[in-house]
Amino acid sequence: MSTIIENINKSIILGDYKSITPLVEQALAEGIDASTILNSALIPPMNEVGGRFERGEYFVPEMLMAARAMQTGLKILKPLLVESGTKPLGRVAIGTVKGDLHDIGKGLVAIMLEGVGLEIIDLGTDVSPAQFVGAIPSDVGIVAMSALLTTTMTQMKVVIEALSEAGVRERVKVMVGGAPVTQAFANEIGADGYAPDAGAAARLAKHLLGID
Ligand code: B1M
Repeated sequence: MSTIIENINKSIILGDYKSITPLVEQALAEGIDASTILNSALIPPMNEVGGRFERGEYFVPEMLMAARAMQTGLKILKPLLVESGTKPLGRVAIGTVKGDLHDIGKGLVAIMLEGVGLEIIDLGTDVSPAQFVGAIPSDVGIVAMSALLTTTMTQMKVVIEALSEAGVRERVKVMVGGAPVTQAFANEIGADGYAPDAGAAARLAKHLLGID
């Protein structure tokens, strides 16, 4: 691993968000491309942070600082990851389900979907079933839900039921993802697709819209 990637890793683990901007800019100046920085320097340290939290070495404030550091880096990379000037191929309403405040993975998925030419309506975090249903009239082709907690992933089924009750289930495709979500869970709740990561989510969205 190059020194600069290692330094970004360390800064995220330590939640040292102030050092991130110069480090990411240095990595870009060294010729490391944005997706390599994302996949080797920004995402892996969050797993280490999660491990420290599980072992009781980190608490919520440390996790928040790490998340802030990662998001600082993402902000710089976003314009480089998203192709500019492409005509939207479809529209996606994305959100983290009710009761869930984790938005880093959801944000990454949104960036990758934008990167393949889709227009994003980002509903944010803690999104209620009514809010997902309310987005459908804006010509949405896909409802994309993220959940990071085993206690909130069950909300995905509630949203699918709400779409059916509102009579719009047939008009949209539903895709789901997030660390505790699996293909088996997606099948069980009647989602149209599941993706394990942001890159796979972009491929899946195109497939669901028939533009792959
Ligand atoms: Co939270 N948290 N957290 N947390 N947190 C986890 C998820 C946890 C696994 C940590 C642990 O115990 N090891 C654990 C969940 C346990 C469980 O349910 N099984 C946990 C817990 C318990 C909690 C609290 C309950 C802690 C507390 O208060 N006691 C609390 C809940 C708050 C709430 O949501 N109501 C909480 C709070 C927080 C913070 C606010 C401090 C912070 C979030 C800040 C933010 O998002 N703005 C936080 C963080 C940072 C984490 C960890 C450390 C990192 C999550 C992350 O951003 N990962 C996490 C541990 C871990 O994951 N290792 C943890 C990086 C991100 C890029 O990955 O989100 O998985 P991920 O997204 C991936 C894929 O999953 C996929 O693509 C993404 C990119 O490849 N994907 C999709 C995601 N959504 C998708 C949607 C798709 C397709 C793919 O289609 C639509």
